Amino acid sequence: MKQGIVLKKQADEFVVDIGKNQLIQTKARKNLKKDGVFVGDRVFLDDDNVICKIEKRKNLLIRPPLANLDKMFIVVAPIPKPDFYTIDKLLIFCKLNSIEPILCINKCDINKKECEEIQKIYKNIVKTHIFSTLDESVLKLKSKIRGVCALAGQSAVGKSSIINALRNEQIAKVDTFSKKIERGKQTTRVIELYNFGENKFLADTAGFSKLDERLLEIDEHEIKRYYPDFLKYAGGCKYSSCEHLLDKNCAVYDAVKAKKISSIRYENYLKLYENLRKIKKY
Ligand SMILES: Nc1nc2c(ncn2[C@@H]2O[C@H](COP(=O)(O)OP(=O)(O)O)[C@@H](O)[C@H]2O)c(=O)[nH]1
Ligand SMILES: [Mg+2]
Ligand SMILES: [Zn+2]
Repeated sequence: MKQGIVLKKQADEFVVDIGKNQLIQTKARKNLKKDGVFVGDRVFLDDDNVICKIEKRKNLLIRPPLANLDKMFIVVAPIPKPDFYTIDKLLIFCKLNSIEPILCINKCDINKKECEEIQKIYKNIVKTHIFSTLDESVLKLKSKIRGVCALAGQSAVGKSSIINALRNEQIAKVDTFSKKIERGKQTTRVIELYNFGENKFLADTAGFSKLDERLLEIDEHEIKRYYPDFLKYAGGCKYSSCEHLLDKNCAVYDAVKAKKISSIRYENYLKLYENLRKIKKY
């Protein structure tokens, strides 16, 4: 029996990578159709080269549909203006789903200083890389690809450009910036994994551009645990159950006021707390 990984899905057809640059276009046995076969699934092929079995998944994301995600490259840039709220939600999402996040700060050719300011916010929170897809600085990302990886982030930050630069060919369609702003449309529709060597896959996605709070599936009371920058000060709060909500007995809030914790991170924490609380009420 052959083993492989699903790179692409189109209707009921799949492209399976069975290693050594061999791709097989095939279908799945009827009994598998109920639960579905997803891009990223590690599968077995029977003697007719039909998918007959799926290995147990590490995780399964529904939007975009992707199985076994190991690493998420969260892409930001000086332009378009970073959506820090979404970045923070993605970081929590990664923790909850055993995905390793990497913050990729693109377009440093436009404004290096702004890139460094973004990097400063996330120092000690997540690994970050500053680069531009216009020069070879983007190539350092190649060595970070391991297992199933996906690019995430707002539209127009340069996700498709990264894939193209790394593969050195035009495979993922790049939209012109102005056109995208006008119509606000997503160019990347079907999810596909690109092979970058043995057990190295990278997907260009669009679905994570605004992560719905519902996908976090946690309580507002629990999110404080996912802020390593808060944890350092939380021991100083008067109450161990402190939720760090603008309280005068809160060491985290004090640290924000003393500029030891990023106010952007803190404000978005309050926003996420409130949004999660509202979801529960309805
Ligand atoms: N100046 C500059 N522009 C870039 C860079 N990377 C991508 N772009 C441009 O940003 C726009 C959006 O890129 P695209 O890859 O389609 O973004 P996506 O929506 O995240 O896939 C395009 O006009 C790219 O040419 C970069 O490093 N520097
Ligand atoms: Mg794209
Ligand atoms: Zn507190």
